[in-house]
Amino acid sequence: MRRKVGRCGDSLSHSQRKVSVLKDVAVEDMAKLFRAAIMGPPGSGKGTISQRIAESFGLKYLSSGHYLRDSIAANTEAGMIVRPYVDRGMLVPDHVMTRLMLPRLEQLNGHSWLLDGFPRTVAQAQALNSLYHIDMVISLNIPYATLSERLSDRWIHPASGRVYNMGFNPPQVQGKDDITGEPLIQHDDDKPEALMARLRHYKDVAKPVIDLYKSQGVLHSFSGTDTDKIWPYINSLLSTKMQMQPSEAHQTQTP
Ligand code: G5P
Ligand code: MG
Repeated sequence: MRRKVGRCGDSLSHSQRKVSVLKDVAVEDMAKLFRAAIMGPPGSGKGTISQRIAESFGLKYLSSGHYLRDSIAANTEAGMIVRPYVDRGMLVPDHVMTRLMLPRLEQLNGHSWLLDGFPRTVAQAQALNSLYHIDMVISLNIPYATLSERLSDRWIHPASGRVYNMGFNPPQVQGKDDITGEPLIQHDDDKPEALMARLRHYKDVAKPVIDLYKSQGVLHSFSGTDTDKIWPYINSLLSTKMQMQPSEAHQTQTP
């Protein structure tokens, strides 16, 4: 799902939006929708694992980072507001993020979804919780040295958001996207200064969000240095949870 928005605000007030979302609750329960989020520091593999989850389980996938970068690339009003933060590896303010992301979730009513990179702060998590029940939060714990190595090797196809790593999943032709053959680029926020800032901020900001989801019994943490080794565990967990009724899935505790 990669759409542009023309502006940062939205036409519905918070209470109107809440009513509209509540109207969908009955439909959602009947359809046994599944709502999940994936958290982890920059380069931890959120995007890579999200793509695998979306492909394997048919969830709609919404990445806050892709969305912000699309908005920046398209020079929308939202893009102009968020650009200074993203370019410096700083978090976009909560009120901007929630006003951008929540209306996009409303467009996914009736679908199961997976969020990558949102929520990132307690304020964002509380805003999300006020509208949706989250069935599962996946938290990735990856050592710093691994993160640093990965990101300096990362290349992107800007039009699609496809991610390559020169060691882990290189393109078939160096410097070119596998599907379109168009040139790959490196993000400004993967360059050393922005990267350091992103890693430094992550830990402090993420801890209370992780604690919140842990207290709700929906947090599942995975540690390691290889996405390919972590993936089978996530795949197996999701296979189990997605076969359960939503009410059962809510009650399952983190192992
Ligand atoms: P993003 O876009 O959410 P980050 O910084 O959280 O960005 P990023 O960089 O997108 O995270 P990732 O998605 O966790 O990383 O990881 P990935 O892209 O899948 O993998 C990283 C690289 O490693 C890739 O090249 C991949 O191929 C490779 N790789 C994966 N697994 C392995 C492996 O096992 N081995 C090897 N060798 N390589 C591997 O956010 C960007 C900015 O947007 C703003 C902020 O400014 C943020 O900095 N933003 C928000 N601000 C406020 N609130 C929010 N909710 C925001 N969301 C975004
Ligand atoms: Mg990502």
